[in-house]
Amino acid sequence: MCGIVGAVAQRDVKDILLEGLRRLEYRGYDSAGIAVVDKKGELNRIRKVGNVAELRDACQGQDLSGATGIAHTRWATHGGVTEQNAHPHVSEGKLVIVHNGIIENHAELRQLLESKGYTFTSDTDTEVMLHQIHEDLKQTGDLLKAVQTTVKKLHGAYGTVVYEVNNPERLIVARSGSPLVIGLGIGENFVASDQFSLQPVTNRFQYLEEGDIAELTREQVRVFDPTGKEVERDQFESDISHESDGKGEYRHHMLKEIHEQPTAIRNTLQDRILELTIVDSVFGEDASALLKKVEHVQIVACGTSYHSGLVARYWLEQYANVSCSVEIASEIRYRKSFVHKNALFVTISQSGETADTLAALRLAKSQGYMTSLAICNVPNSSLVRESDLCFMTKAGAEIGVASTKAFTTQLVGLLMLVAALGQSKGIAANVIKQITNALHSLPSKIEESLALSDEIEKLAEEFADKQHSLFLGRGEQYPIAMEGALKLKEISYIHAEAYAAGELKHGPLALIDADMPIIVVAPNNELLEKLKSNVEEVRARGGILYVFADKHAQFESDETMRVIDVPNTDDIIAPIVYTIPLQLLSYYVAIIKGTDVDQPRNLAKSVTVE
Ligand code: F1P
Repeated sequence: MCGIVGAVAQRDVKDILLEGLRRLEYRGYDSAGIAVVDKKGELNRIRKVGNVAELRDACQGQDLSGATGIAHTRWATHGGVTEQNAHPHVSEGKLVIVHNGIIENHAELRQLLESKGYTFTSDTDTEVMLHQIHEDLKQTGDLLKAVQTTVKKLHGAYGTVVYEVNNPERLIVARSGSPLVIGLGIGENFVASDQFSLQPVTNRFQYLEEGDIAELTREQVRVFDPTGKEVERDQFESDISHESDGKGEYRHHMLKEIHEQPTAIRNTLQDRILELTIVDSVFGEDASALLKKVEHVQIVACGTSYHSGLVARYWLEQYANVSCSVEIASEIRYRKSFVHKNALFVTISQSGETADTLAALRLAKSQGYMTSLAICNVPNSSLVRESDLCFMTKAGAEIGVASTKAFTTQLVGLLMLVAALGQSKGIAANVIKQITNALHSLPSKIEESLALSDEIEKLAEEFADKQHSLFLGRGEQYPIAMEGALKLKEISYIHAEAYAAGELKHGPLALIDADMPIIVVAPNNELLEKLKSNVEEVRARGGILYVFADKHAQFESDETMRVIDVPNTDDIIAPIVYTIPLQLLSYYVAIIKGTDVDQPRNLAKSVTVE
């Protein structure tokens, strides 16, 4: 979603801002803009509908020199995708702003501001916030005080950076519900939506907490809490190399990330499993004592991360003998839900900034859960900082909007949670051994699955003219079918639905015809015979099947059924292994359809608004 970069320096900041925006592209956006104040005090602003490269082209030959500036990628919420609605916005030539989030009471504030003579040039809630700050600046005479006054009048979420054209050596930054990180330099300071954006200029960072307002000058950063008291926020050094954002030999980030899975999983496992046990501290220092008391696990997440939670429910109940419920964050946060005794509240998120998941965690804290655990890929993200325990997935930066390596490493983390809970509850040592052995074998099994690439690339041609598709699975492969369907719709725009295979005759059988490919996930497990009956039900009605199966499952290819041999694995890790061919299928179908694989239309990587 929207991305922010800001800089106050002694050197020209245009290229830093444009590169920062480029590195935020993965979040998803529809327009971009930049505003810099030059040495003469003139404000130069350029905005463009389209991508950052188009903004960069538009900046060519323009005088955008200047040591203070802000830039933005916008993902439209209020107001269409137009240049007028793109950020930065300017109030009467004096104040400049960029903003992420949604101001819910924008309509009433807009009316008041219009009655005071402010003219609006866009349909955005951001411009409302800007004029309100301007109004409060007139009353208070100081931009920091003005922002402190304005935020008290706002309902909603914001990460924002604002500065005065006639005093450009000071950026005021405010955060509530939308992430912002400060990048600390020598004689220069920066702010951005995430640290990845600033990695070319600094590796020292400071996260703002909810409600913080900060003042950035070249020489210092001062942070104030919501009461206006000056506070210290922790600084840390990042060890992530800024080179890690390239596509290397791959055509898309998504394909690179699919192929990175064996390494990502090795990194996730490293030093965390011994031969027969899970290292106690992987979930945090106090984890083992807390896990011993857990009687129920409540998992909450969105999108792909939600699917990993659904798999974990099967695992937790089967292998750790712990009851588990899984819910979409945007649902649980708006209903009265039951809190089990000694319940562990688990959030799963690649970004750690998903607004609904974060809100659900904050709600859970007031509801009497015993403790909270975040399974997350981004260190220092809001979810990690606000949870009692955490498990970092160590997948490395994931740039493609459609999540791949983050998902499989989440599953690894969840399987380790199953083993850790099982261990603390004294379940049979051979089950723990089965899990740890299976995890050890996982990277090489994934490598074997990746070898199916060429076969799947050819198969994808058969999907090019299809409008709809159905994914079937049973047991813990049902959520994998759901994830396969989600991948296909996200990046190829083919309508895809997933069903538990046993549900077919309760409705979806009516859809079956030769134009509706049916993708079946069929490992050689105890549900195989049941699944085979479901496959026959489809065949009898003229459906064309694509069966991803263990070769021992004895499916035969013929004119109505294509069988793709997936490596034979231990049942426990089969959901992770079967994910790979489905990722490849959606990727190659998207290539044939010519869609924007890494940034599919209308989607955002980090969903920081609800
Ligand atoms: C959840 C999610 C992703 C999806 C897309 C939009 O994000 O649904 O699974 O791929 O990027 O957001 P997160 O909470 O896992 O960061």
